[in-house]
Amino acid sequence: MDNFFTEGDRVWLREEDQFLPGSVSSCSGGVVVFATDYGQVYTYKQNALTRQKVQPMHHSSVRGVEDMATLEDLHDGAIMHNLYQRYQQRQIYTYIGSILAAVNPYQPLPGLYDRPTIELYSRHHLGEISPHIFAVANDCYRSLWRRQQNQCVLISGESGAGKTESTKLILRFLSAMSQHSLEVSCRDKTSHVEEALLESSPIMEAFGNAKTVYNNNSSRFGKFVQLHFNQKGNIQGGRIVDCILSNSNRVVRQNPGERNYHIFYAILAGANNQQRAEAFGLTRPESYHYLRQSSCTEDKTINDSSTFQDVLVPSAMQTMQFTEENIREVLRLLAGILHAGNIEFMTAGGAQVASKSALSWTSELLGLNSEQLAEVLTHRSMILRGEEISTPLTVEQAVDSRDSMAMALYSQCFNWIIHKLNHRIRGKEDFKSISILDIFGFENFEVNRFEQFNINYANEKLQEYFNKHIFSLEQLEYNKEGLVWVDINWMDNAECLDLIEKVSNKLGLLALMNEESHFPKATDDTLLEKLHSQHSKNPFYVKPRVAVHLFGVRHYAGEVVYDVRGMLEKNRDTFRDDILNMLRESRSVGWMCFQTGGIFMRLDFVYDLFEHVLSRNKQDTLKSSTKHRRPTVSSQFKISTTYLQDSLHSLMATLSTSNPYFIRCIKPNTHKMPDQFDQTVVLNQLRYSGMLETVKIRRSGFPVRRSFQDFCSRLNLASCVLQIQLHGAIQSPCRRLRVFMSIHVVQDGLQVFLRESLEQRLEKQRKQYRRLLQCIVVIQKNYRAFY
Ligand code: AOV
Ligand code: MG
Repeated sequence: MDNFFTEGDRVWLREEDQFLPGSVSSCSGGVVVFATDYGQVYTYKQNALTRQKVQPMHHSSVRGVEDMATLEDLHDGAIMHNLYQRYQQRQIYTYIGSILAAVNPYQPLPGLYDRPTIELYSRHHLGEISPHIFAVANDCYRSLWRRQQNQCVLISGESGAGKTESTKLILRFLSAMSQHSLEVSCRDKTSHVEEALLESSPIMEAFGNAKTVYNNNSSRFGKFVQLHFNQKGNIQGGRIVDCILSNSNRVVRQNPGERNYHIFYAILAGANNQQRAEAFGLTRPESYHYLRQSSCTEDKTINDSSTFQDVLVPSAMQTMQFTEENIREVLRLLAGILHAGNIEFMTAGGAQVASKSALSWTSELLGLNSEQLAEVLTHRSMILRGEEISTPLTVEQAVDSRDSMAMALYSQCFNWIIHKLNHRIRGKEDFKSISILDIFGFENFEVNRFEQFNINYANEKLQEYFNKHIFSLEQLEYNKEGLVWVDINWMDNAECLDLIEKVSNKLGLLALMNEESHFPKATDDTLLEKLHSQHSKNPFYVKPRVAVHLFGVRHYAGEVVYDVRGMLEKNRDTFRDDILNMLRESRSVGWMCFQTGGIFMRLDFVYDLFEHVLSRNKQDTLKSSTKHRRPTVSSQFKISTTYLQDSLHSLMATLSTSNPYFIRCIKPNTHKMPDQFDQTVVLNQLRYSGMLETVKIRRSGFPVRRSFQDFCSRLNLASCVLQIQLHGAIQSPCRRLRVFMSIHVVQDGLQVFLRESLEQRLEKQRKQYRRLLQCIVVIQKNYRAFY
């Protein structure tokens, strides 16, 4: 019998739908034993069937590659194995052309991001030295001039995959580049913008991040940071746009094992006694209803007092031009929210406030009249035919009004902070920009609510953008230009998005939610009924058999079952007018200034937050060419699906005018642990994010486009010899052609289609030789050759 295998051979074993990397550990007597790298052992008879099940491993997979577009084994197993091999050597970054795959190491890697590394990557083209996020940032920076276009970096990955850390690394690199390009004499003057940009991250994280099951520092808001550069390469200013808290509900309620926003714990851990106890009447986290419901007030990986030091001591905030008074105002507001959560109610012919101390602390800290506050929390007043009518509320309704006030206060405070940051980093916008998008990652908890629905919808949009850019527009262009091309199948999420977004005879999920929100009599049950009746036949919709409050969506990243309870209320973008009016009137009491713990404070902060809402928020959103519905005052405090949909649409419109870079963050395990690579967890992410298809298209596609003129002048080409590709076969006159044969010129539009690897090589050679003497360009059949 033939011996197919010899001991030590590296092979792929095909088991079910997976390719497992392994080695032949023994082979005798017609029996072969394979040991996979992941620890399994398989014994096969050496026959033709085995030959089908076992394939030799190409040496690109054996030794591992830095750019997966050069892998010869094209299956998920090879991609995963490549990432795994590199991860074991602490090489967390791998390219697929210019797309970066980043595996979260869950531990600091010494030297990986230090100053010399920044310097090193700033001197090399992408692909010249080992893959790194700095190389992508560097390429993006150089592209401002090379392409004369705005650039954007889109970072995706599920919750905890490393998007926010990646964002900060890119900011760090770009800030260093900016300072580098300054003449020494101006460094001190302008370096403040870069410093302020870097300082803005801990502030935003303190107010917008929280510990969740998936991530101890989970972003509960999406941010799009724009950096404006001048022609010389310095950052002149920046803007944080469309910064949306996914839902301020977390302020009043958290799931078991999760926490409220970091900032609350930071105050309790970091403020000095005088501030904490005397001025704000605060004690320990366990004393506050808004912090203790989840039975989780601390985590050993989170240092609350250092968050306080990073964010709320005057020196840190000073960089951002927050005055000491601003800081005190914010502290007082947050303390006011904590006390508000402790206001309890009892029934006495309607709800009555049962905790006088909490009420008086709240009103004192927020500058409200305590009787008015008690009244508005326990009664609802409306103007009906010119007359004010007051209706007593039940205890449950009173709790709701207390919570909605707390949420409105918090989200306004968050908006105010973003506004302040923007004011600080504002600068000229006269050349080009680099934008970085860092949203909340895909989530699937045991119970998923309105917040998860919004988060997953935003991720679905981002994946759509990736698909469009990497696959659909790309292949359309090849077909249009007549390149010889075999289409690559990719997983389209358009149908799932249709289910969510569509507005036609069958309204999508968002439209149905919005429609129901406008019927005062509608309830979560009527909403669920409508969702089921309209969509139960849609393959992307799931109608669970038993559960009465649930509906599911088959997202690109997996099926998620949502609990409909509370959705309508959360989506109704109304905030009670009487509560709003009371908050707006807070100034009348506050004008007088009062003394707390020896510190004089102004009390019109709350008034300020609610009075100047509209003018402020308008500046911090993206300009949209589409009908951007102007938000009503009350809709400012709640994130309705309409608002989210509008923001996402304007975001996508902005992105479409920039040249994108993609970073795909991957989570190696679900335990937030270093040195653990769980294949099932990784494989799932590789599959739903379309990694294999990305490798395929970057391997054989021509993602770089240049006008022919630009191409020749940049490379300073003396001549171009064109080869005509006939019937798909390239007639190669010389060896050099092999180097250059991945260029396609389409004469009509005089466009050059290039492989990324070739562009990198040409850019490098451009520096080496002042003039490339000859470049052989392959054009397709049907196009006239020209010289
Ligand atoms: P995310 O932004 O993708 O999740 P993060 O960027 O917050 O994820 O990363 C989660 C945690 O992983 C961080 O707090 C770090 O402990 C660790 N981590 C990530 N990247 C690195 C790195 N390059 N080096 C070392 N540790 C890292 V979410 O915001 O939940 O979607 O919503
Ligand atoms: Mg994040």
